[in-house]
Amino acid sequence: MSEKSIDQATLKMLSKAKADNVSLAWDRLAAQEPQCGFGQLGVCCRNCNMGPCRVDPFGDGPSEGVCGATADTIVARNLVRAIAAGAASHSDHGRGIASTLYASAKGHAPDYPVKDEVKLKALAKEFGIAVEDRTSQEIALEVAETVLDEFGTRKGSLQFVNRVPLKRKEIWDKLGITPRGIDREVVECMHRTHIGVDNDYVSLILQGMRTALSDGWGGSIVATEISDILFGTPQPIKGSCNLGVLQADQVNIILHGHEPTLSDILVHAARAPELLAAAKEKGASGINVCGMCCTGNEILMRHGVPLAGNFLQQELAIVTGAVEAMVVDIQCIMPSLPQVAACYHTKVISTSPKAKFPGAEHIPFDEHNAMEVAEKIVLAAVENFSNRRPERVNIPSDRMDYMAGFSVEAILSALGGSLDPLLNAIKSGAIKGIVGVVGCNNPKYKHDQSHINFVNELIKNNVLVVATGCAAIACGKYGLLLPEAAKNAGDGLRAVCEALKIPPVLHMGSCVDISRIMTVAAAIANALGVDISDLPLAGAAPEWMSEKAVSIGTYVVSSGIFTILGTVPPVLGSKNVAELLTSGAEGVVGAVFAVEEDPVAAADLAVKHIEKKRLALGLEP
Ligand code: MSK
Repeated sequence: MSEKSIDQATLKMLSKAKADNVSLAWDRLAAQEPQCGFGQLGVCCRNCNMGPCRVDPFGDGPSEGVCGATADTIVARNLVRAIAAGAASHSDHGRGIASTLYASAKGHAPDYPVKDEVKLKALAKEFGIAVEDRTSQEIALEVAETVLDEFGTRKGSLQFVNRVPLKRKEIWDKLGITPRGIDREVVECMHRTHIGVDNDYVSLILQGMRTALSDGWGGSIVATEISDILFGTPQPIKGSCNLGVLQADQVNIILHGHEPTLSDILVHAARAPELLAAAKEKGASGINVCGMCCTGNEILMRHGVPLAGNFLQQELAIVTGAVEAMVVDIQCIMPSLPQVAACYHTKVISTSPKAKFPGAEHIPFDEHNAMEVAEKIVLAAVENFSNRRPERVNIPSDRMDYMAGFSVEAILSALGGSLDPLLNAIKSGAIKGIVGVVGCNNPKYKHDQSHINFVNELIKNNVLVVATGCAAIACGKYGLLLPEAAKNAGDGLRAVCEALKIPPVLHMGSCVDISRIMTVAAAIANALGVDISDLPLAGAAPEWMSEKAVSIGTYVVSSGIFTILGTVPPVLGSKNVAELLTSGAEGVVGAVFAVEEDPVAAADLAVKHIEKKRLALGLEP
């Protein structure tokens, strides 16, 4: 069991699941083994019905599919389709939030008033929208319309690319990868990867980069910025995390998925006196709303809501036997949840028309009467409390406090209003560089181990870590999001953290909030008058598994940031594609991918890269 996770709460629930005869992701992985070698190498193609085809990477079998596609073409097409799926997911999330702002401004979504007018006006000005003598509703309407137009814009390029330094824009323009319209890039990926269209691996990967950039400098930023406008820009906030946040004597509701639209309202709904009274009538002492994955990150960043865990803990939360409702929206929700829930009393409630789950109850969320739907869901959870079977309940005691909420605005405020203290700390070497650690868990690797070992090595080497997604949750569970964690950092980073009273790992939000990291990177480059690729920065996804992570990694590299993957992507069937991504891209976009499964060796790669960049900037390595 201990080989599956480093997290005690997880290990305890793995034992309980075994005793309860419940099958989990790890069991299903074992049932899949050995996994398909062709799939692992990326050399199988199902893009037309002459196939499926597979190319033998060792040269003993066929070297081409029926249409003549080589390993290079097949691997590149598969990679580009993964990027398109990931970019589409982030961007459609962004569109959903922008549509809510539109409905709010039209007066059709009364539960969603604008919460951050300063940010609304700042965004309006960025888009050239007049703010003087206009009500916030008028500004919000034009902002929403303009942002929604970015999905199908014909004006040539996306507005947010103007945040990057001119040098970066020139590189993108020269390569023809400046993103044009968010939807357009995804559609073009699907077109180019259809049989008989784009068969050149370089050309395909350039389109993959353009599509990923339409996510990182398009859909994801839309999601972050408009969420801040509607739900408030995060500020440092404290809370606790891991499965120990579940309460034995309360109605436990877990909000899982990605969008803050329903979850933010549901946090408020659960505080309604009549629902609390209903919970007490059922014998519960209260209603405990907790988060999971990135919906969890959204409500943690804004409300300090307890966070039950990261990706591989979603089934385990149900295994505690203490969850009355797991409410899900979109992305990273295992289809197995209703099956696991059937062994306990938990209701799995799906809410998005885009994501239905056989075996779950579907309560459609509607932004036009959001509070009513949220109250209905809370009531369903409350009513389920009496179905709890006490003999099946076992909540692990493991929980840890965290400090989160580091939006760009919060970081600036911690720095006293300007980036200068951070720039000075980097110049002096107190902080050697910054690494963004993001991404998922993956049962093929020991849960949380790579995240934690990688991050610990970095902070020891005076590297400031910024984290999002399930990586940030992993950091939270091991105390790395507390200012006290600075005691394990190198002298320089420790002194900076102590002076600013911040942790050495800054939780910057959900997966779409990697856009916050990119915005900081662009701002630092602009302040120093250099390109992003000149900065002592790196990105890493130590335990990634999702297609969204493929898009993220690609837009981070395409923006000029060296990125280390801790799990092997399915590209090794093409030597040419693998070489382009891990070395050729350096001469094109000024950054490459590296793949390193050992987190300590991965940290060494990041530190060496940072030292190289520092030297090139004339700074002490
Ligand atoms: S939730 S994409 S498992 S980070 Fe954003 Fe976690 Fe990865 Fe989903």
